[in-house]
Amino acid sequence: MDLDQARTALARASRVAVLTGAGVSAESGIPTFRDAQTGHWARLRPEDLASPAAYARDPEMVWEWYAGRYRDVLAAQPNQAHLLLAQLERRKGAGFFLATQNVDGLHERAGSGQQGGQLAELHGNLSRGRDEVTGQVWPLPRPDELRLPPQSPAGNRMRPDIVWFGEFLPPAALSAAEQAFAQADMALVIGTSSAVYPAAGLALLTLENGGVVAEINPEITDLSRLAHFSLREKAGQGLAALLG
Ligand code: BV8
Repeated sequence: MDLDQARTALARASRVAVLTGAGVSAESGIPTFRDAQTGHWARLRPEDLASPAAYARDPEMVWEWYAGRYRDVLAAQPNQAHLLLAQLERRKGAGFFLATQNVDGLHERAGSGQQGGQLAELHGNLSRGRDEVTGQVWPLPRPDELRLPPQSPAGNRMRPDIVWFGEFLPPAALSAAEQAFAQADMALVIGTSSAVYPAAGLALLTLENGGVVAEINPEITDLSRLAHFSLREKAGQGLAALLG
């Protein structure tokens, strides 16, 4: 499949499912998950921070990392890729489903999930905390008012409302995403290494049900050889080419 055929398939698709990863936010200045982290986290691997064991071992350090990322994402702006996905949702309406692995909230700030389609945050959100006793989720104070570790209104310590490695994804969001990808005429997989499951398995559901899968990524990924079309482009430029 070439670019023109992919553009035609997208224009004709009534049900479109999109999966995004950190690469979509790269052009907003947010480091991808596996890039060398800037600043003093360069010596630690993200996978060693984003886990229940890391949090149990050193909650202060884990909270420092998340609070720093929370501050950075609030200072960032949605980029062309986020805005083009909101535009695609306006075109497709209820037939549009965006599942993101990102925890930066930029899709929502670009209007996704508010244009007639659905937005599912598969791995949580940096702007929320979760009461460690009750499990209740609360918006965090703004970074300049945030005291670590944050306390819930019930007076219990909160953890980041983030899905860590070894933890289950929110069941409702995951099953809605699985259904959307299984029923999609076309799936777009943008800015993700497609290395982390179950999110990385979503596009396979589209393939299994005869849908078209297109990928946008400057690098080859594990999905590239399975996709009908893989565009070696950055997210913004790739979406601009596909949406035409
Ligand atoms: C689960 C939140 C059931 C945290 C994240 C052993 C024990 C336990 C589990 C496992 C195990 N072995 C395997 C597993 C399953 C595991 C997994 O898949 N591991 C991988 C590493 C093999 N998955 C889990 O643990 C999941 N839970 O399975 O529960 C279970 C329960 C118990 C026991 C077993 C199973 C939970 C996974 C969620 C983890 N949380 N994020 C945080 O953010 O702090 S994952 C994190 O990495 C991201 O959210 C994302 O999902 C994932 C991948 O990152 P990407 O978004 O793809 O970013 P990455 O840097 O990798 O790639 C960026 C891409 O962008 C690149 O391809 C690059 O080329 C491209 N790019 C760069 N610039 C641009 C661009 N693209 C476009 N434009 C650009 N400008």
